[in-house]
Amino acid sequence: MSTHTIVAPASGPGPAGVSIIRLSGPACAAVGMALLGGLPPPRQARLVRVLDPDGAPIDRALALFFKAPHSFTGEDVLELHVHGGPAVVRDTLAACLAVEGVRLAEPGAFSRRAFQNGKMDLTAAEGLADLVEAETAAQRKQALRQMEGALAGEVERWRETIIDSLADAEGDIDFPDEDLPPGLSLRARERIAALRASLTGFLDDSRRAERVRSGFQVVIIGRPNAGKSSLINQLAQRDAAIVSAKPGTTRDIVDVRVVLGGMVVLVSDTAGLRTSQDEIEAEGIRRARQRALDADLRLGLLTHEDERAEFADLMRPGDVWLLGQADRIAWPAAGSDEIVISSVTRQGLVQLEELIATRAQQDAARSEAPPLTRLRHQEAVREAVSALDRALNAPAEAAELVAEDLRLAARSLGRITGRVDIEDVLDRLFSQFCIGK
Ligand SMILES: Nc1nc2c(ncn2[C@@H]2O[C@H](COP(=O)(O)OP(=O)(O)OP(=O)(O)O)[C@@H](O)[C@H]2O)c(=O)[nH]1
Ligand SMILES: [Mg+2]
Repeated sequence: MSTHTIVAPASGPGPAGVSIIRLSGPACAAVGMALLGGLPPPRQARLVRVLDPDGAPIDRALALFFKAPHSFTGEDVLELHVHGGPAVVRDTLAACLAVEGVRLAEPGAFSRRAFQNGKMDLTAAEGLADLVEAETAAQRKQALRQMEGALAGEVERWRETIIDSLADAEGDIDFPDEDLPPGLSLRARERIAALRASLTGFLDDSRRAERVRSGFQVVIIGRPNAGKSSLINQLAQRDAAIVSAKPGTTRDIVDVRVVLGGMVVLVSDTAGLRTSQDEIEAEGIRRARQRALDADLRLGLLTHEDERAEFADLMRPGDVWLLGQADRIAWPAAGSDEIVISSVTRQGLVQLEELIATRAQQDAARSEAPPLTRLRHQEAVREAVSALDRALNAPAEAAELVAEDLRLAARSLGRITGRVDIEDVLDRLFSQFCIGK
């Protein structure tokens, strides 16, 4: 437990009906005494007067006390629900800070204490951080699931599988004369191979999870002057990119964030694709191609049928051709992967927005498994997969190497939730093999 007590506003800045000032740590009782004349009984809201160090009233407020360990942080927690004016909040904070042992909290300090006191694991803390930042329903759902332990539960199951198999391998090292199977038993090998396959599946899915957090990436590609910048301005409903009749206007990538159908979508305008002698334009084109490769959906904007072949190499199944400038070009009826649009009359733009929204939603929904939302998780899983590979490929008699690699794999996964302990391997070993009988 921490020795000092932290305090911070728990609600957003600015005037509001109510602002919550939260304290965590052993000095809650002293703060209660100094500011309120005593703590309210745990978990019962009380109407109180908040007093400054001179005993003058600051505000009338609601006080809520949570006694350790039954609180968010696992420590004594006191919440003061004061009126949300800047002066009230400032003076209440100052009164708290005047009590000995109370300090202003660093960012994330409450969650950090909750983690340190075993109130939540790292994935739950990350889920909480994402939940606080969530802008769309999809982000909120993903964050809530992670906060409630979906990922932690999955990671625990993976670790258990490894630890079970490790018990196999370790039994062989420590007690070679015992009647234990040599190296990894066939059953353990099968389990590890299945786990490895499932972990790689999770890695493949993880880009999708990142997309929910950071946005579904859509890129507009086409020849110079096709109308790409005009289109992105329509989608953004503002002048995000410069439009001009001069071909080769756009060089840098222009990113615009829009929310479509409850999904965050990142739309990028790019330099028109052509062969260019201009060094800067050529670099813009190189970036445009790279972005097209990285994106989740490509919109190929055409002003003539013949252009299709020029960047067909960048398009993938599921991508969409836009038959542009329909106010002045007579297009034949659109096929299933085509939309006829005009940035002047807005023809086809609602249909395009709906299509992007549907794609983004489908993409997010495809994965039912709890996703590896952060690079940190993905790296840990990748390390675990390499360690499992080594264990699976080790010669059968190299039980020690196998055990070491399995241990490394379990450790890597343990880093995801922040629990890395080897004690439970021993527990498992002894319980399964009845050693010392
Ligand atoms: N009639 C008509 N003109 C359009 C449309 N979209 C764009 N234009 C015109 O086409 C010209 C080029 O438009 P931009 O949006 O700058 O084209 P771009 O594809 O971004 O061009 P680069 O940045 O050079 O690659 C401008 O004069 C626009 O006004 C459209 O839907 N209809
Ligand atoms: Mg442009």
